[in-house]
Amino acid sequence: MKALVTGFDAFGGDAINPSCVAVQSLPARIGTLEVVTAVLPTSFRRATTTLRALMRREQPDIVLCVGLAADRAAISIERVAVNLDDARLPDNDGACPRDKPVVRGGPAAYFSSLPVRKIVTRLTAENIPCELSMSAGAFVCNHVFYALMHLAAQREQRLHAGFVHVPALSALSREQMVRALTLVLDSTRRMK
Ligand code: PCA
Repeated sequence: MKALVTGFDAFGGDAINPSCVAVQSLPARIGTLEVVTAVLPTSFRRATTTLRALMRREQPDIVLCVGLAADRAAISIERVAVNLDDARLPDNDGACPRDKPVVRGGPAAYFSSLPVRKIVTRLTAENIPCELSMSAGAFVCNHVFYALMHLAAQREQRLHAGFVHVPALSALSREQMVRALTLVLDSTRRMK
């Protein structure tokens, strides 16, 4: 089994993006699961084309996208992606879509196909601050999450796919983030 795990590059004037730091520190294997990592550009246009190309190349069984939510203090296990782009700041290409669908004519929302409740229980048991989240926002992260679930819905084989937001490194250490993502992947691989 293979997992594709992505982080995002820095945006909004920051020098680094903790999602990228955490993803790139993941082990290459978790049990029998092979872990392939990549960085997506924080760009509405390029992030989804990059993700699609990675999925075509890697043919993963699990896709976990990870982004930064700097205003949160815990790991957010995202439950739902909405069909809305409504940027609060320009992306890395200067694009700032408002009130636009991610996919014209697409369903209003998709649910994560990760075992979200089980994940929160497991992280909590290890004292990692985490919560189920009802919104991944309406910026590039939600855009990628929605595009990912839209792709998954069109595939014939089952794909476990979802999104996790990490907080700033001042709220949670890199080691804790890596442990959290490892537990997310381990819980998901055990679903199979
Ligand atoms: N966080 C942003 C986009 C990239 C990232 O890491 C978001 O929450 O939409």
